[in-house]
Amino acid sequence: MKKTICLIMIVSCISPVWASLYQFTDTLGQTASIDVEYWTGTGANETILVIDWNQSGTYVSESHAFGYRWDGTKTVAEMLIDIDANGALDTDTGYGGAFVNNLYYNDVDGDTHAHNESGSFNLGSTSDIYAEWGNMNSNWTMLGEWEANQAGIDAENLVNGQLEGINVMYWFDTTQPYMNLDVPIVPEPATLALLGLGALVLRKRK
Ligand SMILES: [Ca+2]
Ligand SMILES: [Ca+2]
Ligand SMILES: [Ca+2]
Repeated sequence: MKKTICLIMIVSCISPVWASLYQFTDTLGQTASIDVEYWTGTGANETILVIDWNQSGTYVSESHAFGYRWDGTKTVAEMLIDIDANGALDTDTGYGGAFVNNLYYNDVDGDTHAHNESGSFNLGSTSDIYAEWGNMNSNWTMLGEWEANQAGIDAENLVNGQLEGINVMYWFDTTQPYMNLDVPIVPEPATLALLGLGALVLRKRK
């Protein structure tokens, strides 16, 4: 009984740090712990939007994930409008809402996220939570292992269990390097370390 109480105390002490951690299941049935900023919507379908501003230097984090649930049919544009209305992410779109001009996010770690080259974002989706984002290939259908969004965001439908990615790139400033999209998956070693810590305390209490 003492052991159980001790373990519960450890878990309750640790959980606030991982409050936004969500076990997401992709279309392939794989799961991963994703650090989600906030959830929007209700429904049987679920996707995670990952936005990578590719910022470095004094920034704490360059990418952030936003959870979205819905029923029926929803486009990427409708999702962005809903997530914007529901929290700190702010969107600026053009061409009648078909393209992303800019995305703004002041997050709890103190960072202020925006793109300094408005309109230069790559969009894609994937059924594989571990897919690698990459350069656009010659037929413009893929960004590495991700499927490139070739229509406007108001024409691209969400799919249950897929990840949606929006990645900062540079269209006009060709001196900028290619930049990857980083999904904020919390690595397994962190989980193992926490479990190890719990076991250590249990042993000491024995
Ligand atoms: Ca990145
Ligand atoms: Ca950040
Ligand atoms: Ca907002």
